[in-house]
Amino acid sequence: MLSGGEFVLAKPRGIFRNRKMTPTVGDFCTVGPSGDPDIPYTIEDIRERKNVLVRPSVANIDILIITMAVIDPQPDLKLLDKLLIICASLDIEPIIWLTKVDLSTEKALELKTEYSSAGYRVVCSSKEEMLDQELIHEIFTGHTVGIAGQSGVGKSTLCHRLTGMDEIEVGHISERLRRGKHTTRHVELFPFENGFLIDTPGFSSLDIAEIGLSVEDVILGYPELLKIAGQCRFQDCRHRGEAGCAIENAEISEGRLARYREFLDIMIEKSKRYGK
Ligand SMILES: Nc1nc2c(ncn2[C@@H]2O[C@H](COP(=O)(O)OP(=O)(O)O)[C@@H](O)[C@H]2O)c(=O)[nH]1
Ligand SMILES: [Mg+2]
Ligand SMILES: [Zn+2]
Repeated sequence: MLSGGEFVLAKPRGIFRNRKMTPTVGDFCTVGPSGDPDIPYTIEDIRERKNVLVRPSVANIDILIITMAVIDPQPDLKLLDKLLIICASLDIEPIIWLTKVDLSTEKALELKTEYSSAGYRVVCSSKEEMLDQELIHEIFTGHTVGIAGQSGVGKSTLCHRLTGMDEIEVGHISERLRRGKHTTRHVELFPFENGFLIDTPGFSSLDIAEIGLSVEDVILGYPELLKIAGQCRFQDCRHRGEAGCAIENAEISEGRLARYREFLDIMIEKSKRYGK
């Protein structure tokens, strides 16, 4: 999209291929005329990125909305915690967005309580209810916001409700691309509230050892544990059962603590095997 708001086609200069730098959705680029009427612009330069997410593949994200259905599909809390760790390590503000609240208000409340007491912002929605416009305005204005989460949780439904693009248009685009209706297979960018909203294909798994995180990054996704820093006997305590650990002072759910320890074990094992 040009700064004036016009959508155009552009192809990257060959130099990016040599530098192994691929233009990514969310990149700010400088373009020039290409002379080719089919693809009239050439990407000349890519501005330095604030951050890059590998999965989903997007750049310069300010806020990541991590969507999770209260049921159908069953919430994958490991995936959620991994995304929270990634956000913290990349300085992206996460917002946990619970969808399909109409299917179980009890489950919604349970998840909202667990994660808001951990220190996260949790928003609930169901497609039959109006979205809170004031909240939407506050979250989106001037920001690049990505939407991530498992397939089928309602990411595309939410994007289309937010941007006002109706389902007919979605179906139409899908048909043109010969893809199943409602199945996002690629990253989609919508200009929204003076910023951008980026819908992404869902994913079912994310391997914590394969996404460039370090052992030290794991705790960043657990603000409840960061709060007890300095209270344990050993300064470098990892809260895995060390003597004098102040874990009982941390207000962390059993599930979150178990996931933290599991991820930490995986990362420690990996660092032993391959070095840092
Ligand atoms: N009951 C209920 N179903 C929803 C809600 N939001 C989305 N869905 C349905 O969930 C299915 C998957 O939605 P979609 O937006 O394609 O999910 P995506 O794969 O995350 O993009 C569709 O059949 C939607 O109609 C909701 O709030 N409540
Ligand atoms: Mg989708
Ligand atoms: Zn400790």
